[in-house]
Amino acid sequence: MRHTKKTLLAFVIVLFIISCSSWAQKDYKLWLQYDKITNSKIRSEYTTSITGIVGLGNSETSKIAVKELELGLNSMLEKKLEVKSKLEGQNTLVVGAQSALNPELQKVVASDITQINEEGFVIKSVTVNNAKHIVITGKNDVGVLYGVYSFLRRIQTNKSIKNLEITESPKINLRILNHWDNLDRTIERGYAGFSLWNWQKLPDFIDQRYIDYARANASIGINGTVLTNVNANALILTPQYLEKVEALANVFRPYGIKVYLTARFSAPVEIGGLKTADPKDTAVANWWKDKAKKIYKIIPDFGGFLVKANSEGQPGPQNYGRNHVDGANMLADAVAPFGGVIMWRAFVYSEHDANDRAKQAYAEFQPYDGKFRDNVIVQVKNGAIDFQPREPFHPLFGAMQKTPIMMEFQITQEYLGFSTHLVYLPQLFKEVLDSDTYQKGKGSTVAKVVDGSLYNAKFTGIAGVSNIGNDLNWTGHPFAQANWYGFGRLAWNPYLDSETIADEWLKCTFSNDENFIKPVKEMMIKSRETVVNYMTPLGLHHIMDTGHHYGPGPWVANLSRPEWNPVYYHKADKNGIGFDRSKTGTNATSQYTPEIEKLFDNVATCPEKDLLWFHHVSWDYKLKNGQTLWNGLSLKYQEGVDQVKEMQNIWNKTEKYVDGERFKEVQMLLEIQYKEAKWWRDACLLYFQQYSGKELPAGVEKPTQTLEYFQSLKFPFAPGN
Ligand code: GCV
Repeated sequence: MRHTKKTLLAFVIVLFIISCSSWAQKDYKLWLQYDKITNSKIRSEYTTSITGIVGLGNSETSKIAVKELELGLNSMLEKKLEVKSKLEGQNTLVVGAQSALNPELQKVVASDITQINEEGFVIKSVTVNNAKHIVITGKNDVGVLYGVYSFLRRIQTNKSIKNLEITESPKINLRILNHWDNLDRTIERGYAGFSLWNWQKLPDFIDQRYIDYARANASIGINGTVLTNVNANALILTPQYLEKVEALANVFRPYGIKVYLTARFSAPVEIGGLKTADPKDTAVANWWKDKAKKIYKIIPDFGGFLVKANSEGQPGPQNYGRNHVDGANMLADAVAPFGGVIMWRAFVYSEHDANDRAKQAYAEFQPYDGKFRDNVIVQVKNGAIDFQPREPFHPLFGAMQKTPIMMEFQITQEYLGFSTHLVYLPQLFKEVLDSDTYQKGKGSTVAKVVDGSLYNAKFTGIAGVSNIGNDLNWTGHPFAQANWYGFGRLAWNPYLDSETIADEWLKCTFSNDENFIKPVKEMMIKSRETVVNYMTPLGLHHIMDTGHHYGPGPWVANLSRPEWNPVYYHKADKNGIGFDRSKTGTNATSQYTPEIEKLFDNVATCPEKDLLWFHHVSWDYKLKNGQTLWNGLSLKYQEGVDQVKEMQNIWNKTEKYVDGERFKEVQMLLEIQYKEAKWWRDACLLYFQQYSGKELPAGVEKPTQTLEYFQSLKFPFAPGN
């Protein structure tokens, strides 16, 4: 009897462990869950239309494409599909680049192929020799791989695969993740553990994570990765590290992903033994040429360098009396013979410049338009300050007609609650991409600058500062995976709708059940405005606690550089609050085209969401809803808190659609978010109240702590700092 009880207990424990580990895997598997199709009608459409796979092509990339189809389809259809290397039978899925197809198939897809670019794909239902098939093809194997992921996504989202006639190409050339990963594996502004790159074990130990990382990126079309922090360490350019980089490049190559590195401008001095890093010095230029040659010898498809120069203490050409053009062009010449690019960042501001920080990048870079080499692209953050919950678009977008400009978004949530807050960032990304610059009249959106269509750019790019670390779920918060996914999808096509992306992601990651999708999608869509409401409503910005940027710190005023202090940004006083960037203030509005300048400059037409970004207004200023500014601001903070409560209510009803582990994780994280939203509301309102001198309006909860209490909080070990 006792024996049976013991066996039963052991059995229950084993079952528990198995189910726990499969939950854990769900977190790890991202949007590539490949769950069984439960809708019988749609499932039968799939099983009749796909009876086998025909894999044409011998490259590693082709093999990966076929393997992924097998993995995905066998799992979703619960059926083992036969893989053949020759076209026969019917209702097969034929996969291969155009050149690998047989002549009949080549003929059928010939006109579709003319509509795609080098990375594009065609998915087409065809009939050859009286037999029906679905062909996934492209000009190159990587296009086929993208086509495979797109096809699998159709199945994951339960879309029909009848009469397919799809041609798709990425609209942007460089679709890149920027890892701010240090060589000691800490990550600047990383909230999901340590760096994936295990430099100590490389090059000999290839972690399965590297392969899974490449696979996840390829599935959303990302084609480049900058492995190292922009606050760069020159050691990465030494032979000892380059062989490790080579090992990673070898893993990523078949997935269509190129490796890039950050170049520390002073590297010729630090590791090259030279006395100077002056870009006009021949020995320096030669040192970089030689370095590039050595890199390309071992990594022939090396992408190039990303450079942060003369910004926040990083060395650069200005240390030698030269300018950004001198620096960028010198590096561009070094990589040009090998087809490399230089991504030169425009994130610059100086403590020696008394100008409004928001104006400095434009002032410094715009005059250089047309002066960079052909293989230089200037990388510009989405807004003129620094990845705030909301910023108006950067005035440099569209302002340099003769210079390729690439977008830099931040996927990691430095200023948006780290990986603890659920914030769906494609809403933010889209708001920027859809903004109209008016540079060539109405409709000159930022997206058109970024995809190059506005000025016929020579090449185009978009970068996302990665939110990936070695946490089991990659991104710290299960919903932060949606931000990685969404960035990739928008990099592929900046015109995609963020709601469509949320829908896809939810279906691929959790469930196709509409009872789950509808409320949770709505929760995601609203989550960005929610965080703006409880952190920085009505155009407030950069009032996070300084250094680590965790939690509110509007009172901070003691840092050496004025623009590092939140008081610099909100300028609250007895008369009101906000930064006057109109012509009565710093005149930052003049950096926009006249249409936008006029809109932002006039307090009456300035969108209320940007009000305190551009104007200092009185506490009694009347908002459009009739509220005074003080009341309106207070109510916005309260609204943000209420919205998080609503997110909790929505999530609590999803238990039956989600595995236990992820359900619980999100539930706990939302509880933290709720607590922190209240912290933000109370701390900010108590602080600003000292200046407004007004009571909190009805409907705003009374703070439970004093301002002194909030000001006393310290976080010496906040992550990512
Ligand atoms: C990598 C902000 C961040 C820094 C970051 C910098 C940049 O200032 O706080 O951590 O440095 O932006 O983008 O270079």
